[in-house]
Amino acid sequence: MTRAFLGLGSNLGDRLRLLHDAVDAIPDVVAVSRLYETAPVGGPSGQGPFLNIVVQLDTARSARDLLELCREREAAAQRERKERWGPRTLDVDVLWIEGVTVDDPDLIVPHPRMFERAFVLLPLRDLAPDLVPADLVDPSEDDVRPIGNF
Ligand code: GSY
Repeated sequence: MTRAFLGLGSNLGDRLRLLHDAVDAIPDVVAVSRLYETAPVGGPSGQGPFLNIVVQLDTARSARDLLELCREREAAAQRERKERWGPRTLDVDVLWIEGVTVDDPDLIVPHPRMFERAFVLLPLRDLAPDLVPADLVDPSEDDVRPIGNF
């Protein structure tokens, strides 16, 4: 069994329900971060804030199986890929898998932008402080804000 982390975000529709439905359907989840409300990074201006969480898995699944699982959850949430970085009902990303690196056209592990994104690093730090740089500068409360337990 291997420790792995997925990042989930939603800024369209019933955000909390969408995250709960996704977490309920993801196998091998052993822990969930606090719930964060976060300012959108990238994409068109005027889109609403995200809810973000990170989940920890204890899993025997491959990176590719996890990617497939992420895509299935996005499809189940009726995610439409209209606009790059645009608002979305659900985004699920493979972030990090213990001892695994992948560099394929459609899948890079660890996630190439995870260490630049406070909306990933703060929830990840709840579960795995060992993976988050100790000198991480916490963003302003307006950008990434814990709003409670998931
Ligand atoms: O990469 C995940 C989707 N996404 C997010 C997100 O989950 N949270 C925030 N705050 N901004 C984002 N921009 C994109 S794209």
